[in-house]
Amino acid sequence: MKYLVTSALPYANGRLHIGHIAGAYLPADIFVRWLKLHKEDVVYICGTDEHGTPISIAADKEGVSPQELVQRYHEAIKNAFDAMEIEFDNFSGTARPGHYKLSQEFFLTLYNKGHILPRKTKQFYCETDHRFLPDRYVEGICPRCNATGARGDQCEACGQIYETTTLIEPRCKICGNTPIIKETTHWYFQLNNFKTQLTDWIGKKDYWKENVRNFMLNLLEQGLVERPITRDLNWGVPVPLEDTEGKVLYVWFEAPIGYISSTQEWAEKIGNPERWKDYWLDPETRLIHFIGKDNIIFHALIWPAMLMGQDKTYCLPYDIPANEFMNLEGKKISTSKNWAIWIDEFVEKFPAEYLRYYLACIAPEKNDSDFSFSEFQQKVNRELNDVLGNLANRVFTLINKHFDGYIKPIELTDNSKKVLEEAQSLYRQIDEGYKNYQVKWNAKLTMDLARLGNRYFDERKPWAEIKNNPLSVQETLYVCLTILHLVSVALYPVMPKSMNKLRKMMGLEAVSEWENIDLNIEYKLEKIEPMFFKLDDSIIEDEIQRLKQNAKLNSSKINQIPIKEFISYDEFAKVDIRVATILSAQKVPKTDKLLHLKVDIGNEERELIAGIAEHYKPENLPGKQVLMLVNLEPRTIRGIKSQGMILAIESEDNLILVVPEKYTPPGSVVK
Ligand code: B3M
Ligand code: ZN
Repeated sequence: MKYLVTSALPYANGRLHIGHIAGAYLPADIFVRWLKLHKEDVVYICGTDEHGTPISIAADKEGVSPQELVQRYHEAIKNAFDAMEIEFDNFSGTARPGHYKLSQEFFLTLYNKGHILPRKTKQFYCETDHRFLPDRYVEGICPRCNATGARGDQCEACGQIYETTTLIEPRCKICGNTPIIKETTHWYFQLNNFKTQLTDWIGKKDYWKENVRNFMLNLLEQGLVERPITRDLNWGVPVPLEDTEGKVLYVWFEAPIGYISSTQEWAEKIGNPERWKDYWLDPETRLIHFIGKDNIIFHALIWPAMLMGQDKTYCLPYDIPANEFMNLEGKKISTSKNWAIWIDEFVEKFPAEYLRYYLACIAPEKNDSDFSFSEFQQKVNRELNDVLGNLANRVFTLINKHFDGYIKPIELTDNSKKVLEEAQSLYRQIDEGYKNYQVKWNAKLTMDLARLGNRYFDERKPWAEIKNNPLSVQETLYVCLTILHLVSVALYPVMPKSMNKLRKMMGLEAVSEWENIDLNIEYKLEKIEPMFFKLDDSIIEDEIQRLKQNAKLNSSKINQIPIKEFISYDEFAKVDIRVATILSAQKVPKTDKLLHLKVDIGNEERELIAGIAEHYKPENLPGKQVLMLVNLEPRTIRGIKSQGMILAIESEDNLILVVPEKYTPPGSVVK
């Protein structure tokens, strides 16, 4: 059986946090490690998702090109995965020529078969920013579930996708204005052409997780509508048709193709360019997509239809074990509010495998879960240290003290045999658990296995028996070593390095298979050291304070700025603020922050210097309307006479221009 395992391609627009790892990456890595212990033929594929509005908005915000942004975050994300021991066979990126070529082939195959049709369509257009507003460039109220913060392409609250113009109370995410609706042409994927095939295919997936299967059956019941799969954007895979300048493939159309292009890149890297076909073009391949629940619709509906419509016979997703979300200290993880635990910072302070273990214990497999620092400390101190570390330490200490580090097999009493049968039964349940992605349950069972060893050790009292009955102590220690041996395999998919450290101390080779441990192994201990260390309350308290501090800093920089002293109405009445239309904008030479603007304020044109170059590109400003203080004493800045000041909001590390809600004649007075 061949396995092709993928994890959702993380957007290359930010750092990795614990929610990412818990949802689509750790569960996949654990599953792949377990498959490899069973010597299965498995390839684990991923890469960064480098197009779409998440990227272009982040690039705009940072004032860099999308290429520079995705390169930087591809590296940062890959380093974070390496630190967390997430071991892909290949980690690619979608802004690569091979991906462009394959995505355009996918599109043209569907287009030539009539599965993609052009439509004159109405899209949101911002007159202030002179641009269409696809996906995350517009936000409003979800037409399906009324959640606020719904995006132009999908609602994060209910996971539904809809025609962008059905968004309620839409607002441009750049300037906040209400957009107009403008006609444009886009290409629509005729999903309904695949309704029968999709229904048959889903019908056979009775082993899928409930949340995924029900979501899909519900969608099929609602009826399949055509979906726009192109966008008015400059950054992305160009639409491979005539006269489609400024139009790219919708990121969710091309991103899943990234699973294939990354596999093709992997095949090239291993020196066997055709090898990718052994997996993707074999209908028997078990293609398993690990994702978060907000990605179900794309992976279980649109992507399979795209594959079904190809000339080549691609394997279809065998399973899509979508996970729920993970919260942090009782609140939703929010990158914008900095309410997150960033992987690159975490691994500076704590062993990555402590985090792997705790995230396994709270895996959001069926419900949203919650990361709490105090529970993290409990799991590390009370389980890793006090159960597993303690068992190893007690057993190894007695073996070194009374048996010179060497324990041979011995005839077992019935009671010992019973304990080992119970241990083997737990070990078999854990094996079965990994097969069904039950990482959370397995973490518990593995700790139960170690607890069984501790209970048996305590009942047998080897420290007391050693004087009169060394053989019984040898039996006790032998049974405990066997239990530790079982634990080293059972917990290996979650904590590979720690388990190999345990194995080394037991004189065993590194874990390489899901062993059937027989009872005639002789154990010769090597150098013994503590398996784990405990986390002090002070360290945990520091982390909780730091988390709150960062979030507070982020959200209340504003509140820390004292309100200025009161002024009289007469004083305020002297201020003259008008609407100004920007006529031209260019960078002030040798400066990073300054733009030289020419503006129209109705009865005259003015020139002024504005410190907004880090937040606005000069080419995007002409035509934009702003508010301007026009009776400010003129000042000469960098040799330019600056006659006024435009108003901008300082928010987080951003500057946002204050703009009239809709077009207003320049020179209009602000009251
Ligand atoms: N880039 C991740 C997300 O929605 C998205 C996954 C693509 S998998 C093809 O957060
Ligand atoms: Zn919704």
